[in-house]
Amino acid sequence: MIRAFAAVDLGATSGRVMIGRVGPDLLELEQVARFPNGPVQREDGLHWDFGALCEHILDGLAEAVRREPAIESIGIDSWAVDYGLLRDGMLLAEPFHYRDARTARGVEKVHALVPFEELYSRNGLQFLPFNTMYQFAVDERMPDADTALLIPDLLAFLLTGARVAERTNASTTGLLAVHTAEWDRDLAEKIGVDPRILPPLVEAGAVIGRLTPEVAARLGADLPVVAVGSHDTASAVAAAPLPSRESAYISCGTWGLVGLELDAPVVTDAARAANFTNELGVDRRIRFLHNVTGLWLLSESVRAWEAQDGTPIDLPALLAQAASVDDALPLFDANDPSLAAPGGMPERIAAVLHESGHPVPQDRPALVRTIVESIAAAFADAVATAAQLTGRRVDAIQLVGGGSLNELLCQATADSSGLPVLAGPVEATALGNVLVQARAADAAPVTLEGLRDLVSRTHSPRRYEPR
Ligand code: LFR
Repeated sequence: MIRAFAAVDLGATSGRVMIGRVGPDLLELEQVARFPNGPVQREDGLHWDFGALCEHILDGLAEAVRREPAIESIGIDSWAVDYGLLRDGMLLAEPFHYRDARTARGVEKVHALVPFEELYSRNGLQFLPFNTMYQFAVDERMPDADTALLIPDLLAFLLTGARVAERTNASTTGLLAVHTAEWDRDLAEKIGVDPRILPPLVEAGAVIGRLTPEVAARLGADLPVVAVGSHDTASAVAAAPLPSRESAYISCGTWGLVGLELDAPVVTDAARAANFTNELGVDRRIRFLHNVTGLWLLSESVRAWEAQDGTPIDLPALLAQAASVDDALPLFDANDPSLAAPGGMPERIAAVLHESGHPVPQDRPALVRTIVESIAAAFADAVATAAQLTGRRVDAIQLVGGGSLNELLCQATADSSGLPVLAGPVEATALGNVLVQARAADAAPVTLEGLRDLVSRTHSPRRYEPR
C-alpha cells in the first residue's frame, strides 16, 4: 500500500511543499509549491519575510491536500538557529535573519559572561556568530516574551497551537547540553536568558498536535503535525544513504555541512580548535560536522550579476563555461567571514583574493570556477579534519542536496579529497522529512539504516571518481 505525507522544507533561498509517497519499495516526492526565500532589509536589520512564508506554506499545503487527499500528516523542517518570540500566543516581532549584523554584539556579550571554551564543553557547538544564544542575548523583545520557538516549531505552533522544541534543531541554539540533550537552564541563566521561555523538548517522530479548526478549514483536512528532524541538515543526513559507517557526508545547499555521523559527541580541545560541531541528528545520532560556506557564494554572485545586467543568468550555461576554463586558477578561503553578509559578492571575493596576494579572475566563468574549486577545497579539508578528529578512515563522501546536481562541484570535491563522491539525492532534506513521518505512522522501516536502505534502493547516486 502507498502512504502519503506532506513535507514543508524551507531553505535559506527557497521553500517547498512536497507530497511524499512511501511504500515497501517506493519513495517519491511530488513538488506542489516552490517559492523564493531570502533576507529582507527592514528598518532594524535583516529579517525573514515571515508573513509571506506562512501564506506560501498554507497555500502549498492546501494544494497538496487537494492533489492527494490520502495525506496522513505534515512535517516541517527549515534552516536552524532563527526563532520567533511569543507572548500570550502572539508573535512579538518578525523573526530576524541569522545574517543580521547585530549578532556580533551578542557574541561579545555572551563570551564576556561565559568563555567559549566553557560553552563548547557544555553545548559542543562550533562557533558560529549567529547561534541562537547570541541572538537571544541582544534581542530587545526578550523581556516581553514568554516563549521562544525556532522557525519550524513556530510554524507548527501556528498550525496547531502546540509549543514544543524539536531536539535536532534545539541542538543548534547553544542552550542544549551536549551530554544530556536537555536544556542547559543554568547556562541560559548565566547569559541572562530566562529558561522559562524554552519549551518542552520532543523527539523527531512525535506528534506535535492537530491542526487548529481555522487551519483545518483552510486546508480542507484535519491532520496532525508530526515533528521531523526539523533542522534541515538533520533531515538531510537522516536520508543520506551513507555507503558505510566510515563514509562522510556533505549536505550542500546554501551551506555545505561536512562531517561524520557518530554515536557520541567529540568535544576535545582539537575538535574545538578545528571548530567542529556536535549537533543532534534523528535518533540522537551525533552530526559531527563543520559549516563550510556553500552555494551561497555562487547564488549571491549570480544575484549580483543579474542585478547588474537586468536579466536572469543561465546558471547551467555559466557552469559549463566555467568547466572549460583551463587556466590554473587561484583559490580563496570559502569561510572568510567577509563573505557572510548579502550583497556585492563578486567584489568581496575579489577583495579576499587580492588581500591574499592572488590575481583576480577577469571574467565570470573563471570567477565561477574559482568559487567552485574553493568550495571543493574547503569540503576536502573538512572531511580530512573530521577523519583526523575521530580516528576514522573515511572511504567515500555522500554529497546530498542541491549541490549534488553541480557536476563541476562534485568532481572537484572528489579530486580535492582523493575520495569517491556519491552524489544525491538532491532532495535529501524533504526525503528525510517524509521518512520520519512515515516511520511514525508505521509505514517505513524502524531503524535509520532501514530508512537509508529505502533511499538507496529508490535513488541511485551518481558516482564521481577522484582524478
Ligand atoms: C543549513 C543550515 C545549517 C545551519 C545554517 C543556519 O540550511 O541549517 O545547518 O548552520 O543553515 O541556520
